[in-house]
Amino acid sequence: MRAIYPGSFDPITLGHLDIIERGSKLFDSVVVAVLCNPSKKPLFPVSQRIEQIRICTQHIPNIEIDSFDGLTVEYARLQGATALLRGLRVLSDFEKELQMAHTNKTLMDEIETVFLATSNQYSFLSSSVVKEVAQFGGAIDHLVPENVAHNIYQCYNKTPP
Ligand code: COD
Repeated sequence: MRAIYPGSFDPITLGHLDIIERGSKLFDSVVVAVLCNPSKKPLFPVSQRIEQIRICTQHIPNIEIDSFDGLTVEYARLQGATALLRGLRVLSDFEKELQMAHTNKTLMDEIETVFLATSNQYSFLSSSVVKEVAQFGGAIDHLVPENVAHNIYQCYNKTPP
């Protein structure tokens, strides 16, 4: 069974990586798919986000990394995937994710959304939190892969604390 793990990944965090590692044990293959969203102003361009993900997932044999635009379910169909992998942290995620899952189900009934609960130590972690901490010179090496921390500090012109 093939799954898509879609997201913004701006940038990938250890929370995302944990979902990718656990998801890769459940599915034959997982495509980590970065959304190209022209209406959002990301910190990193899509090409750099893909490279960041590539570097920190080298130990996972059955994943692919790609970008997409348009509807996620349409992309999943083109990829021959039958599942969308998503992570759940707190209650507010649940509301947003459930709405998305129902919408996607109405768009393409044959594609199921599979949720993995966050690992305890990453339940507070988001890309936005990481960016905020780094912007003010705080430590982020326990929140993102090493290569990503390096990119973020560089982007904000900060040296690691
Ligand atoms: N622990 C566990 N899971 C986590 C963590 C963590 N610490 N951090 C993030 N996650 C999960 C999120 O809950 C999410 O499931 C996934 O990882 C990706 O997160 P993000 O924030 O990088 O990406 P999102 O949620 O912004 O991605 C949204 C999509 C790109 C999937 C969505 O906007 C989309 O499908 N857009 C395409 C248009 C479309 O098809 N629309 C119809 C559906 S409504």
